[in-house]
Amino acid sequence: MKFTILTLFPEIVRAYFEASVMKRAVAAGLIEYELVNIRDYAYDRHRKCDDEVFGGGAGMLLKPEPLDRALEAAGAPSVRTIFVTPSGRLFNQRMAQDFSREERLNILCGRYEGVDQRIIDTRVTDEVSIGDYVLSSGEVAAMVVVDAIYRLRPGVISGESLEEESFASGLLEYPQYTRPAVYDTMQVPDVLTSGNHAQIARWRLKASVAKTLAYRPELLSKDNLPSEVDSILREVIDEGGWHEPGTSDPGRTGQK
Ligand code: 6GU
Repeated sequence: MKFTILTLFPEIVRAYFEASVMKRAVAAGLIEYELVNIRDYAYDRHRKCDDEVFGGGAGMLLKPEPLDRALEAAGAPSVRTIFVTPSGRLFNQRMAQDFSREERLNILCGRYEGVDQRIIDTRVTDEVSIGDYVLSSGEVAAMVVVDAIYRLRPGVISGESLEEESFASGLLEYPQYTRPAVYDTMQVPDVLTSGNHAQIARWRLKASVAKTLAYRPELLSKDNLPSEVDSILREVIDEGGWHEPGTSDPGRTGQK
């Protein structure tokens, strides 16, 4: 799979592709990437890429001409082209799975107030927001989107890790522990060191349900959950719910 990132600040993006799991995926030939500096497609003397908004208002927009040429060279819109913007469709795991089936993806990073609408109309196929908050630029959002997508490609990380993580099951992930079994008087729950795999699975599912009820109750109304969830949910509520971080008291279920 090849990512083409179109940005005015390729140096922000480069470090991400050259470290850790992504670096290994690139070295293994699973992922390719190209960083396109939009400014290289601005042909006037000052290589100007932004301009004022027609109709007035604060901030600057990315001008159409450099963007149009850069996106044409990247194969847009025949190549699927994501524009990361706070006014896009809210990104989620299902969208990441859908994008991960493409062999090529372009990602356009906005700066300033956004981009000229004519570019969105003719070159962009998907407008994506990563959440209900405002970032100063699209590069960080683009890396969030790339990360969620590339790790789903075969061979990047193990299938087992993918299946167990949050959202794969529709619930938040259960708490996990490693050695030592007692740390500073705090003990790992006995069941996890018991070797009883059925009991461990049941403990984990219950902990997932309790945590989901506390932090993301809306996820519990989905119809894709394991069938035991209903009865476990009743148990969880009877027992007082999730323990908030930073306390040893049983927390309240619902909002903090
Ligand atoms: Cl995709 N871009 C920016 N600049 N801010 C955001 C965002 C994207 N998603 C949420 N906030």
